[in-house]
Formats: sequence, C-alpha cells, structure tokens
Amino acid sequence: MKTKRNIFITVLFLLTLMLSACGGGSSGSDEIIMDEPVPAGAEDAMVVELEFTVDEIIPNTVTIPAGQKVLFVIYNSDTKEGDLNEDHNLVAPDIGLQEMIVIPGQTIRRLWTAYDVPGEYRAGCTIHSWIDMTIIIE
Ligand SMILES: [Cu+2]
Repeated sequence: MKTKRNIFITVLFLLTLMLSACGGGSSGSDEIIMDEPVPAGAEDAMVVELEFTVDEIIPNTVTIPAGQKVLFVIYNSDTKEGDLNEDHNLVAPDIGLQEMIVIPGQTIRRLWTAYDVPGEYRAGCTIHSWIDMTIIIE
C-alpha cells in the first residue's frame, strides 16, 4: 500500500515538473529551441543566416519572397570580453515575426512563413533598441 502511494507522489511530482517546464515564456506554444538541429519541415525552406554582434545584425538587410518558408539560423557572437555579452532577440511585429531569443554563443534555428504583403519592414532587438535590420518582402 505504501509503495502505491509513493508511486502516486512520484507521478504527481513529474507532472508538476512537466507543467512548470511548459509554463515559461510569453510566446504561447511557439517554443524557442536552442542549438537544435534543423527542425522538421525545414527541408524546402530558404535559409536566412543572421549574426548578432555587440552592436549590429549581420547582414543588415535580407530579401525574402512573400509567403516563403524560411529557416532562420541566428547566432549570437556577442561573447567577447568587454562587449555586452547579452541576450539578443529578433522581433518584427509588423510582419508577425515573434520573438526569437539568442543567448551569447548560441545558435537557434526557427521556421517562419514569411509575411505575404510586399514591403520593407523593420526587425530588431527589443533588448537593445539601436540594433535592427530591414526585411524586404517582395
Ligand atoms: Cu540585443
């Protein structure tokens, strides 16, 4: 009887752990994956490689066809002594690009279906408002 109770408590504990692990972040079900291999479904995506340095995004402009499936590969090289060594994120609310956080030294890979209205849009880091780039949808 005591063993059953212990199993029950263990299961309850594991459930609590799982729930708290999923509860973090404000972006809902859009899980941020760190250093993950290429996500499923990315085989036919256009790869857009970006790098956050201490004060800029390289390259500063990218051109993406409207509605294109995109695999962002974003590296945070802001790891040098004397630099900020801070998290950076890429956000573009005008075109539905939700926050992608990259911590120093890491690379994230995220799939995104590009906005379907052509134009020039600003994407930037909300932690450092002076760090931004242009996404041209054409
Ligand atoms: Cu930043």
